[in-house]
Order: sequence, then structure tokens, then C-alpha cells
Amino acid sequence: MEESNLFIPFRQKAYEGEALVKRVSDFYTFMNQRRSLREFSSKPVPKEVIEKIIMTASSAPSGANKQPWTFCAISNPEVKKQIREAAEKEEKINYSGRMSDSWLQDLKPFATDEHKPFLEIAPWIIVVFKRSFEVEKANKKNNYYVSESVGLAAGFLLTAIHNAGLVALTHTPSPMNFLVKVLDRPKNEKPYLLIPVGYAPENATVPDIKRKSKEEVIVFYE
Ligand code: IYR
Repeated sequence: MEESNLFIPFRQKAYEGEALVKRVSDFYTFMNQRRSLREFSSKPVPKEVIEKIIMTASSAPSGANKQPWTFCAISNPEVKKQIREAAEKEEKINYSGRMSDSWLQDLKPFATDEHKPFLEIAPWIIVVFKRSFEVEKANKKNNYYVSESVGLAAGFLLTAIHNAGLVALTHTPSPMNFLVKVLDRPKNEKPYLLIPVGYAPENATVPDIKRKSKEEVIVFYE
């Protein structure tokens, strides 16, 4: 990737007035329909779809444009099985003592437990890795604002998945180090999020949770 000081014209369509208000309202309505699912159909999703979704994620802003991320996309049943088994092993320990009582209480509405069958059922698992440094000619070069950058890319990823009419779960089996081994990742990569992706199954249900109101989340200083 070559960097240069060249500036090029910025092109983006702009909107005003009613068209602007309609556009942001429609997008809010669309995005507000996004939900995390813990059940998936096994219906296949083409590789080129996953590839394009990941490239959308990779268009996110990042510290000094270092793009400090790697996305591993897994459809191989044997690898998915290994991930499920390792994740369930950690989660069993979490649910039987590693998580506090108040944490378990907070999770009640989501009816989660240590069983993660969706890790084998979903046609794809995307594992997002953060790259805290790069190795250039045997020299370590730190990346900048790595967690912020990868978080932004993960947000873009979820948006692209939703736009595709697919569903996902932002899953964090903890600890996630087993993913480095299972996926044979280099030393500069740390697992950040594990995201099963696929179609929603028929008759899927989701917890009846509420999103905060604008009064709760916005403070204007006019
Ligand atoms: N990682 C566990 C527990 C869990 C934690 C939070 I915070 C959630 O929002 C959901 C689950 C699990 O995946 O079951």
C-alpha cells in the first residue's frame, strides 16, 4: 500500500431540506430494525457476498489509515466445529462461576447459556482481529487507536450485514485466545469479535428489549 501527499477531489452526493430529512429518517427506520440473533438458518450465503460485506467494513476510518484489522471468514464445517467446541468450553466456565451474579442477572432477558449451536449452523463465522502492530523488515511498528478503529470497522460490518438482509450476532466468547490457535493467526493479531452471519431462520424471535430515547442519549449544546 503506497502512501502519497497527493490530494484528490472529494465526491459525494449531498442532500438538503425535505430530501435530507426523509433520507436520515428512512435510514434510521431501517437501522433501528437491526437485531442481534442467536438463531440462524443453515441456508448458504455466497462467498462473494461475504467478501463485499467485509470490504465495506474495511472502508471504515482508522488511525493514520493503518486499517489495523484482519477479517477471517469461516465456512469450513470442521473449523466451525472446533470454534464451537472451544467457545463452549470457555462459556461453561463463565456461566458456572466466572461471571458475577449481577452479570448473569443482566443476561436473563436474553436467555443465553453456554451452548452455542449457532457457531456450527450459521453458514459463516467472521472473526475480526485487531492488529496492534505491523512487522516491517523485522521491525515492529505500532498501529494507532487500534480498538477504536476496529470497533468502527465492526460497526460498518454489522451495517453491511443488515443492509444485505442477513443477520448476525456480535459474540465474545471469553477469553478468545483459542481463535489465534484454531485460525493459525500471527503474533500481531488479537481476536476482537466473533460474528456468525447468515439468514434468519423462519419464525425467529428476539427478546423484547427497548432502545434508549433521544432524551437519554443526546445532549445538545446550541
Ligand atoms: N459471552 C457470554 C455471555 C454474554 C455476555 C454479554 I455482556 C452478552 O451481551 C451476551 C452474552 C455468551 O456469549 O453467552
